[in-house]
Amino acid sequence: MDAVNAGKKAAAIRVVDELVKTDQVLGIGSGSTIVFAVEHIAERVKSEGLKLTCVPTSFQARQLILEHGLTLGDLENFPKLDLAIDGADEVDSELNCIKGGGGCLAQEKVVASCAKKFAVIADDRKDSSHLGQNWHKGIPIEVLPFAYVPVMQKIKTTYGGVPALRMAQSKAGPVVTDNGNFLLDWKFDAEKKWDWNLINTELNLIPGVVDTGLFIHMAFKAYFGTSQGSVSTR
Ligand code: ABF
Repeated sequence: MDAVNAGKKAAAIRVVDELVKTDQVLGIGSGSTIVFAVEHIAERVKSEGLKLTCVPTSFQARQLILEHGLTLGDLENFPKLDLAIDGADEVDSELNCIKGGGGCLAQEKVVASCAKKFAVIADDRKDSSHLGQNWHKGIPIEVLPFAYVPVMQKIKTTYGGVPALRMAQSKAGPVVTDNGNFLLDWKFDAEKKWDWNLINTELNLIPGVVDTGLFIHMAFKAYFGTSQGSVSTR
């Protein structure tokens, strides 16, 4: 296993050991770090007989839950969750996060908002003092497909920087989210001091924006794993 994955795995194991308990309803995030968490949840279900219901935040998360034989739930039956666990692209000193680099954000935010506690797991490259310090791909913003051009123009005019439509790796077309929408990545001036709470609110008020990858004041704890397998929390 390479150094980055060792860090992801260490953070994932620690959060599961520390926060997952029997009879919980859990939100399961998306991305590569959460895979290690689901593997460890499945091990503990098997070895300790934990009774858990897992609510997915994406098609990927749903598949992960099913592949590991965990009990699948949804927000219709479980609108209140005990805990949501998810990865992030960057976490600042106040636990504000940029998410959505992997293509999921809207369902992740809804599920996290329904949980009593939202915990973030990541390798220590994601640990930053301010947003934009280590993550240079910008803030993902999910938009209705027909509105992506006016939304990009409004963002550029109001905040500057460079908003771009995220294209599939094949360049054959735009990335389409689980919700059938497009994604913009807004590269902002990381030297500037931003009021992310305000920016997030304003971005969400632009007609055509579905949600942003800014998770402000949502996480209660972050776990950062190192390549040596140690984990720091805050
Ligand atoms: C998803 O996965 C996204 O919100 C975030 O962009 C990403 C983190 O991915 P990884 O765990 O692969 O670093 O949760």
